[in-house]
Amino acid sequence: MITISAFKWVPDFAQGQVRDLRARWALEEAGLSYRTRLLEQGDQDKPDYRSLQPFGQVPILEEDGFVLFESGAIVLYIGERSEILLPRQPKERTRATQWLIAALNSIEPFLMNVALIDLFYRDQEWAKLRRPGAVQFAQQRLAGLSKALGDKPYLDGERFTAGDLMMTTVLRILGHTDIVMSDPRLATYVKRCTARPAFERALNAQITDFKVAA
Ligand SMILES: N[C@@H](CCC(=O)N[C@@H](CS)C(=O)NCC(=O)O)C(=O)O
Repeated sequence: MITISAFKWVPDFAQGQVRDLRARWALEEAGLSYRTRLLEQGDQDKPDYRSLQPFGQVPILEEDGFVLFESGAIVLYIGERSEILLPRQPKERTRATQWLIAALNSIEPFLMNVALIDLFYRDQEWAKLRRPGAVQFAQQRLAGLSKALGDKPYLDGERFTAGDLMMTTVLRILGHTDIVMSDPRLATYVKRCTARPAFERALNAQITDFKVAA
């Protein structure tokens, strides 16, 4: 059985955002059951966990002695077992991977710039000066994404893929602002993807683990 690492508890602002959500969502879409390896704060820096995840982060996936870190790699691994996540047709499959990488590489760093300022440095003078520029960069990337999405329901057209799963979790990073949701196309897209029962199950599972630990 697959095991996913997650934190036992995180502060409110991080609940529903921790990246094990990506793995849980993929597993739910694929219809695969899993268990969790819940880390207490500090466990991620212990040598046994660091030997599995060099940066001391969640999630990792473990299955029969096989270990994988990086949520993108984990979603692709799970996607190998689900045509919902990775279409069989080679070009469609590669385009799904393209969107997953775009989410992680071309969108997430820009949204994280804003999120880090807001969540950790809001009151610092340098952060007040930096924020408008960071928001502008994020908006430029989001404008490109919105244009590429156009009127399609999903990034690659009519069907949801692993690319949409990853992009949605990335767009949710700025859920504490209206930077994403003020774009009507992106707002509709995020609502469409997060209305999927598999997302709702994954989110509930993460939040339930925090409630149990609280
Ligand atoms: N690139 C990594 C990032 C993982 C990551 O940022 N995990 C956060 C939680 S959302 C974490 O474990 N933070 C603890 C830390 O960095 O010490 C991935 O996508 O898996």
